[in-house]
Amino acid sequence: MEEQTLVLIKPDGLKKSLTGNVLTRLSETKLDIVGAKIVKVSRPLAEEHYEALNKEPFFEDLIRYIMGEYHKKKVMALVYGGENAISKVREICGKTNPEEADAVSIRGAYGRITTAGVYENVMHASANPEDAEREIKLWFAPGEIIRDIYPTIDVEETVITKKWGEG
Ligand code: IDP
Ligand code: MG
Repeated sequence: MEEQTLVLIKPDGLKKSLTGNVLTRLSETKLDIVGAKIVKVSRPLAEEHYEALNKEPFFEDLIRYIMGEYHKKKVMALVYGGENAISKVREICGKTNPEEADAVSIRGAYGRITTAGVYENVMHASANPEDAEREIKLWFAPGEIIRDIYPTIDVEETVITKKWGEG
């Protein structure tokens, strides 16, 4: 089945210069990168992304972690598309708990649990088609993805857009 999935290289991955390693591992899937950008994660974006976990005791630490308060304040966001994209990426990503993740998975190889109990597991990968759609729509605007993956609408609005200036 043709699918799309959201990948985030989390702040610990960027801090540890693991971007190249993660992208190389993901290229084993032969999936297509259809969107990519660096994002400074706001609290509302973090809280909406992890909305399903907002009753968990580790929620506040998780929000701070994804906002980069323990590492660098940036995340690399990518959309991968192709046959069974969700399970292919989850497989290479490995289990949520880096101590339980297969040693050759990305999380198993590079993740850790901090003494404060935060799972620093290097990357996010959508878990199922519903999560993938919700997450891709949250992190990307239609024009930032080079394939028409979900229906769009045209909305006329007046906006102030930042352009490169002089000097
Ligand atoms: P997933 O990232 O493998 O889909 P989720 O259960 O959706 O796992 O959790 C989202 C993120 O929350 C995890 O990647 C991890 O960073 C963090 N997390 C999940 N469970 C725990 C926990 O028990 N302790 C600390 N952090 C956790
Ligand atoms: Mg999840």
